[in-house]
Amino acid sequence: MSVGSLENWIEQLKKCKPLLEEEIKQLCSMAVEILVKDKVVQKVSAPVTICGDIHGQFHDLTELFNVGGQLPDTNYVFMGDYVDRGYYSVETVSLIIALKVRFPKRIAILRGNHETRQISQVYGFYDECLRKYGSANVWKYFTDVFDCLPLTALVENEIICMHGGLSPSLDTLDHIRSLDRFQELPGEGPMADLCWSDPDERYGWGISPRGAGYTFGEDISEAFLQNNGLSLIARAHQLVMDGYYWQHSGRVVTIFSAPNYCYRCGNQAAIMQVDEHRKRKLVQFDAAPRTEPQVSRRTPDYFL
Ligand SMILES: [Mn+2]
Repeated sequence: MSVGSLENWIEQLKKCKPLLEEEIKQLCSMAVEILVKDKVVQKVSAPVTICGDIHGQFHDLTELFNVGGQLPDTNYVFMGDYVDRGYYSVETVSLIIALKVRFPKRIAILRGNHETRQISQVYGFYDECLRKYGSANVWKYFTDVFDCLPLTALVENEIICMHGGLSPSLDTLDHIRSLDRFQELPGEGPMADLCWSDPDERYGWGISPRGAGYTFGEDISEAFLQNNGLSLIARAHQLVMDGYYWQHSGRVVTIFSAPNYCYRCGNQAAIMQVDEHRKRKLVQFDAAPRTEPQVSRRTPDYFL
């Protein structure tokens, strides 16, 4: 596989044209080889731009790159949830994986709670793979890649990034490092918590209304950051109307990068730029103009 053909694939994907099944197979096997070398706590240097949920909204991902800068000029951390909900999960996750394979040092891609067989089978990605390829093969290739995604990124030993949040079983970064992540995301336990938990205004740990992960209060965030010499938890996983939302006295920021989520929520999206001096800047953006009919098929059940 030459860099030239990989670049051709990226050019094609940028036009929202899916690759062939055989090409996806090849791309995914290259991605696995690269991702197994990433760490559970993947170290990242500034400058870097941190992004939240994308959920198959391909044209808005293009807008994100227009606003935030193209790879490899801009470094990125994506905090998961590439698939499900939107109409272009295949093109979205193909492009993100292809960029990871092409520029492995320039982009970190974390696992979200949707990068699992169990969830992506129900919320759109599986059906989209069937519709676009006529079989579940590409879904299988992609979900094998999902098993290798790192769970957290650590920016300049200051900012810990994960899709969901903290876990009562994980007090230190070394606890996180000790996880064996190469498996389907379990329904409970520390791996699940990192991908499912949410910050809460109540103190302590709480039962999550999602049925997986926990809620955690400001006291929990403060203790985790202090114990590990960190200053910020950056996470995604929740729709926030401005695209970002500060909680826990500035210790936790939620970043959501799918504008007008599900093509109907009316929210802005945001990304967080961390410059070479570690200065943080939140940049908002709106949904890309609809240049083509995006609701041509019947409304899938999961929008109802
Ligand atoms: Mn999520």
